[in-house]
Amino acid sequence: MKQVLQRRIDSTFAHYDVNRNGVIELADIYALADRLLRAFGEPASSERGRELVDAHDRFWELLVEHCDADRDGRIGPEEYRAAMISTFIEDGSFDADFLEVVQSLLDIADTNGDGRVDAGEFGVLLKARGLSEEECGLAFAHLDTDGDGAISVQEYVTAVRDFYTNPADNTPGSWLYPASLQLT
Ligand SMILES: [Ca+2]
Ligand SMILES: [Ca+2]
Ligand SMILES: [Ca+2]
Repeated sequence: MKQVLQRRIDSTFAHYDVNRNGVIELADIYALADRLLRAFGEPASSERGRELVDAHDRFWELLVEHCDADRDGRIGPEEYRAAMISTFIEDGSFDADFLEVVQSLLDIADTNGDGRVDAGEFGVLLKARGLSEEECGLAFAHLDTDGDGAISVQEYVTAVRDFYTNPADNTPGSWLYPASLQLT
């Protein structure tokens, strides 16, 4: 069980280390924002684009606050692993700032602005993350736990917690970063 969770933590580290230099830095987080802007066809200068970049700035601040123990602006795998275990596995409470970051992510994903992130909209986000078309459909079905056809902030953050704490297959969390995206 520990091994599954450890691999998941290491896999998200690899996902965040976009330039693959072995540490997570602000440049990596901006690269993630850029990938999403391109996926949603949104220029960085638009209102929605600026919101997305702001959300990534806040995400970076959260990462620094929780993970960057020596405050050098670089988060190494050991720092990341220790922080993830203490935040999700041992502590289990969510920072209000984290909820805000997820809210901004879902706001951006809601491209038609109807206040709901439906399967098509969520699929764009997952495809940017590297999921295949088929995986996007399966992931949506698992993550929409109340079956209302949309992903809510609550569903998303519950899945994040599940991802880091529950090693079982085919749980909502396991579909945030399915096996195909994980390090082997
Ligand atoms: Ca990096
Ligand atoms: Ca929508
Ligand atoms: Ca739902």
